[in-house]
Amino acid sequence: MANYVKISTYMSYLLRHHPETLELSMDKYGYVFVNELIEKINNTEEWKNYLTIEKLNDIVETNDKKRFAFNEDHTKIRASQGHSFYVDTLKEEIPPNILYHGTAKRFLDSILENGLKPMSREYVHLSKDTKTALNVGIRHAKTKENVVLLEIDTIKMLNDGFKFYVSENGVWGIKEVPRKYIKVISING
Ligand code: HQG
Repeated sequence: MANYVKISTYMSYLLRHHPETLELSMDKYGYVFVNELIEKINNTEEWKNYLTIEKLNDIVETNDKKRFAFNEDHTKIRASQGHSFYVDTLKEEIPPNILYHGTAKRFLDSILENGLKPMSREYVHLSKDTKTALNVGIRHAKTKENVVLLEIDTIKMLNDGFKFYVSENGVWGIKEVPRKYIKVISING
């Protein structure tokens, strides 16, 4: 299988954070035209004539987290989640009873003081299992030993009127998690 990590990272950068760098026109759901994306990426120095529709299909299909998705007729493509600006991608839904958040131990004091905040993204990201949360946390912590897992009491939050959202690829999002709904658990918890 071809290694698409680098092109996927670039596509995430464009579709989640900076579509303006290639002057991509994006609709309110975060979609850009497939033809336009291919053409503009192919006009960059680094990816000159690299991308084809076949490769793009392959990138979308083989991506480990299903980060990208086409619209129904495959004329448009978007990032499923992770944006740093508002786009209408997530659906409001009832979450499982518990969701998890993996983060670095060094953030814990601040999180327990201020709650979980979306920081540079639109939503705080939550995972449905501890394994996924651990992988998310390791991105900030380098090693497993430096990761801390947080358990989020979604039932209590729902009762208190908080809204949960889910992306096409199963990532949960919420605007914030105040500290009273957060329980610190161990890595193996
Ligand atoms: C932390 C990846 C101090 C928060 C993953 C996190 C995910 C606070 C960091 C997606 C805080 C933000 C998102 C507070 C939150 N004080 N630190 N009050 N509140 N934080 O990368 O959840 O591979 O923006 O704990 O799989 O780590 O890109 O969020 O550590 O789904 O597709 O601030 O990114 O997906 O970091 O990861 P991020 P995240 P992709």
